[in-house]
Amino acid sequence: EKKYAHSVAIIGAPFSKGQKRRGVEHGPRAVRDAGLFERLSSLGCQVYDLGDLNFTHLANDDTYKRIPFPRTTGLASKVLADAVSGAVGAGHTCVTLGGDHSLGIGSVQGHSRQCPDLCLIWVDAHSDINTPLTSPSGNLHGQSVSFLLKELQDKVPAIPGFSWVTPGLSSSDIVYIGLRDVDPGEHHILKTCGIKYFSMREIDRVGIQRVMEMTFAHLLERKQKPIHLSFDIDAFDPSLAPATGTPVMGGLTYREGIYISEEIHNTGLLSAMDLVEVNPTLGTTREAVEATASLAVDVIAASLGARVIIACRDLSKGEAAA
Ligand code: 6HN
Ligand code: MN
Ligand code: MN
Ligand code: MN
Repeated sequence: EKKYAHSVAIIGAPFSKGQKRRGVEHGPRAVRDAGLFERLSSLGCQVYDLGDLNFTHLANDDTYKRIPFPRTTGLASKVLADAVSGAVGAGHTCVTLGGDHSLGIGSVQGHSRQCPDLCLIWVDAHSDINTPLTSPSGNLHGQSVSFLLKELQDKVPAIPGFSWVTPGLSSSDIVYIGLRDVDPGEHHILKTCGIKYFSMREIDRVGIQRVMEMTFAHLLERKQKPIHLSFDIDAFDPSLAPATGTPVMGGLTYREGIYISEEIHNTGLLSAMDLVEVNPTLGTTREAVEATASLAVDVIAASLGARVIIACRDLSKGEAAA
């Protein structure tokens, strides 16, 4: 019989070379320090913290076509892919703590080795779908999705470090939520591939509840599929998640972000998730860093079944008359 609500594996991925700023490699420690293990245990999850992965920082990893650290980043994602595949294969719901969002390549690849029919929900201010040719920054954390989509492969040149990647996702298997900073080349890709996305403007217009209904209608109507949730903490408004590398005004409220996770949990189909881009060196105060890390814990806990309980005063007992 089932003793625990979920069996959860936590994988720390202290990696920052998918972009040029250091500090995001301390994300896993900050999120653990904010009480992740205890929160998930108190939910009734059986939690296995597998510790941090060891990433090799390759010497002579020269910039390739304006991309910094391509071989080091490709190798890190490969190491993560093996770990995620192992954890999902062992029957765990896998939680990857980033690190920067280039890790999404490895996490989704490893997950799809076990679940080839998975679908992807990418919660982010950014669409991270630049190709190495459209990227204005060169940074791989803004290109992850382009490496994963079958339809884009003739547009993604061979990059050293990434020859092991076998893109298996179709454009119809991904939905974005929270977008508000999309580069022109990315917008062109979203439109030409017909990718479903809900920007902050759509959330303003129809509300997060309708957005989640439409997300699941799009991804799951024809077939129930395992869900991969890739959650970039910068999807939240910078007032809630200040300690991150590429904050953008006008983001998700606390309840909107948590509601996304609650609804994904309610499907019963969450199979693996990433929580990325928490950079504890970027908060201006200790409180700012702790707020960001504790928000990350709330997102992960909600994805695994945590509920906000409203304690109501019992109005029948006297004080109502006052
Ligand atoms: N992230 N679109 C910008 C770029 O450099 O391609 C920003 C990417 C941000 C990536 O937040 O994971
Ligand atoms: Mn991202
Ligand atoms: Mn982002
Ligand atoms: Mn559950």
